[in-house]
Amino acid sequence: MNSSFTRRQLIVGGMGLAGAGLLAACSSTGGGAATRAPVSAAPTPSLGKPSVEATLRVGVDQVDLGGVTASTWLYDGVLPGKELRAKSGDVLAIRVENALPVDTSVHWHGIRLHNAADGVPGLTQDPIAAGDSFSYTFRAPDPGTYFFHPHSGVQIDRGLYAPLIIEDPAEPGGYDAEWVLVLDDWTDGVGKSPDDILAEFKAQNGTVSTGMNHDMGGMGGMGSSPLGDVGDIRYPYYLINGRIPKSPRTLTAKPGQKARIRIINAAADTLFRVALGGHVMTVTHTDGFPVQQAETRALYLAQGERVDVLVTLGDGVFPLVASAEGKGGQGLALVRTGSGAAPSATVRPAELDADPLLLTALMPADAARLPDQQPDQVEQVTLNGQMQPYAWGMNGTVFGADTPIRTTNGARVRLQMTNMTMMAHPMHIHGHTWSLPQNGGLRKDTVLVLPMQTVTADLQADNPGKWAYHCHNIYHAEIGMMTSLQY
Ligand SMILES: [Cu+2]
Repeated sequence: MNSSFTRRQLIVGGMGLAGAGLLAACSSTGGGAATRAPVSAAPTPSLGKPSVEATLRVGVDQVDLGGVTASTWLYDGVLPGKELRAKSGDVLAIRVENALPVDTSVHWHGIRLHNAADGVPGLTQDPIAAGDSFSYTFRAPDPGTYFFHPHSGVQIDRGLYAPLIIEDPAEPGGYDAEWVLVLDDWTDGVGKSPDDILAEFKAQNGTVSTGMNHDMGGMGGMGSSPLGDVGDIRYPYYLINGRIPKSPRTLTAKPGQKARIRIINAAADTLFRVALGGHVMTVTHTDGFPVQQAETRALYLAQGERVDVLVTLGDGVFPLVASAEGKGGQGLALVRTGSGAAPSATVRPAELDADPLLLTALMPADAARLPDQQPDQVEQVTLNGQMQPYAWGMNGTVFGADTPIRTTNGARVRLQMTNMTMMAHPMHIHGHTWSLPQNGGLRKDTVLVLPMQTVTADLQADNPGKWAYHCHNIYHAEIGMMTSLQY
């Protein structure tokens, strides 16, 4: 029943963290930043009348994962939370009612919004206390596939996430169906709670617990990944749109139709390898922004990343598989255009092993490029840490003890991220979308930095505020792998 930590060699590089002493500096746990000083939020610009208004109730609830019931925390009692949808340029006004027993917050992942609505307790707002409410009002300037989740403790590893789709009024369309798929790794209410896992990581001193994945029939052991280490936790289940593989969601269309599939990785600790059996996918967007279209039969999707693909559908029933990279186990959805028996929960389409695409290998569509500009400022950023003792940080320290990166409005800022660890880290910037010069200016807000790799990411400082910059493995971020960009 339990989640388990994976066995892993202790790797301590020269830039590794000292561990326990530094961890003590990291104050935010569980419900959030109770020990922090009150935040003076940035001013809210006048935005005019909202086009989209909604209330989001954050509560303790039960969810049916498809024959398995879990007690967990949900948005409006459903998993994933209800999709929010607007057009680019729209103003959204979302009232959040916190019915949890602890603080929460909502971060609108990938949206280039004004700072006061970014939803990071301790940085942009005070936490939303149990029983309180808070209203987020912001403009969503860029079309694309986004999502929202708490920025409080490890709450994203419960059921608190939902799609946020910003439509493009100039969208050429050219597809018959549009599907949104949210991938997740699941333990809450069926295995250890995320807070227990975090506590175990903090106390970890070399002991490793064991467990099993239900969908692998208890066969232990972790597969290896060509990407290196990509996750610390083996989960009881992996979900697509809130369902375990034995009871998958079915997406229906007609043979020969074109489907646009928006895929969001909302997992806390799992990088997925995604394929649709019997199909080639044409990648059209990543992290909201258009790319030079690329065909692939499989792709990697790290925590916090999004991808949009087009597929021309065959005739029959096909497995859409999100395989938990390096872990064993998978999420499953079915695409049905005709008759035929559904594949088994453990089906593994051959496409999964067909040279999966890293989204950081894409090139941008011309319209997505930032204007050419040399950097005004170059910042070296190191990613540090290891499993034992469990410690993750940036620039040799942890969030709370960190020195924010400072710049000025109007500057082009270059971040050179060097991963000094043996694990891949999906690094995420708030309030901006990076331009990756080594890929012709590919736009992304979440970039997977492989072990011992350096990735250069530029941004245009045109949205002043205090912006979180962190690993989107939520356990890494919560232990301290986070800093901020401030101007
Ligand atoms: Cu990380």
